[in-house]
Amino acid sequence: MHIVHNPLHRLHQGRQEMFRGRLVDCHEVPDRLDHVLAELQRRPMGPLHTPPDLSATALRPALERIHTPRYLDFLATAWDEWIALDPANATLDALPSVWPGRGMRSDVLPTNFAARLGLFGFDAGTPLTAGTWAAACAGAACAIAAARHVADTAERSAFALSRPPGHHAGTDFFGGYCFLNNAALAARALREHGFERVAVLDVDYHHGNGTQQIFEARADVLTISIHGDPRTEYPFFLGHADERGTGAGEGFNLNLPLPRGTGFARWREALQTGLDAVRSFGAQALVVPLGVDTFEGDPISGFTLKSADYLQVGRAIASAELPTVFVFEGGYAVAEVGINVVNVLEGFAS
Ligand code: Q9C
Ligand code: ZN
Repeated sequence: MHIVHNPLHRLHQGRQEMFRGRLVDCHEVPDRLDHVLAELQRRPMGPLHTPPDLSATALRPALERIHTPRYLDFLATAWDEWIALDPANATLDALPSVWPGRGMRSDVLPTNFAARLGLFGFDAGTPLTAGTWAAACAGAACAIAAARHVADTAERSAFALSRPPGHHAGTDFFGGYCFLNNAALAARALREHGFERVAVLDVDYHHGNGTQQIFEARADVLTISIHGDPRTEYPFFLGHADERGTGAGEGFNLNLPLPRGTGFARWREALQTGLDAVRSFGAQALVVPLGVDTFEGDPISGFTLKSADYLQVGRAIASAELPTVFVFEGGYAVAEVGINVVNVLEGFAS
């Protein structure tokens, strides 16, 4: 397997996120990725690569195929604007605290920075830091490079090992620790490199709301997500079973919500339902937003998968027999995240 690693991921290092009225330490920490790297040293799945150009400038045209210019412009300058407000802000992260509620306008861009932060961000748990933009751009470059490798070479699988994660980010919003939708960028790159029908099979604990929003009106990208029921689980406001896509995309989104407490036997059935949909769609390539926050020990999630189960997850995904791009997403049991991710890759390769 071709592994594309984001060497700049540590530039994104949030301090705190808002949770139940207080600021708590971030769950989405750099050590998560380094545990995956360490496990890949113990159990090599393939050589590690880094794209030659990780810059925002090089990436901009690709980003604009998924995200809006005004959102990208905001992310690119947000940190400078934040510290321009007050030099003391350099020791803090930017978190939104005001949002356009129902009946209010999102089309007029406020000049006030806090207002724009809330316009583009949908929660107060996703700190924007000094290195967020550089890390997110480099990560997006990794996801695109992974997709291009699968499209352009005989090697039919790749893994974008990057953070911050991406599947909660939409065309013009960040949230859920995500800024640029790496999986969507990979799917788009596959579409542009010879694959007419691409499926995204999101196995992270949380609904892939950003990916669904990005592709909801399209028939060429089937989006599937297996996740905690949004009635009780983050991101709460999307991910229900009756969301089937819109307009030309009707029938090309599949949500498989499961109750908190779900174990592997039932989760595995949902995975098979997803894989059956991938097959009936006639997908020519697959993107797997790979979150392992379905793990029993995850501190913020509610399924009970065990480490050994991830070998079976990988094997099941391989049964689709498709060119496949894995993209690292969630998983917050830091000590086990490497074992669980590499178990998926090993099961897939076996
Ligand atoms: N105290 C991903 O897994 N915060 N994002 C939930 C927990 C948001 C997760 C509150 C969780 C986002 C990529
Ligand atoms: Zn998640």
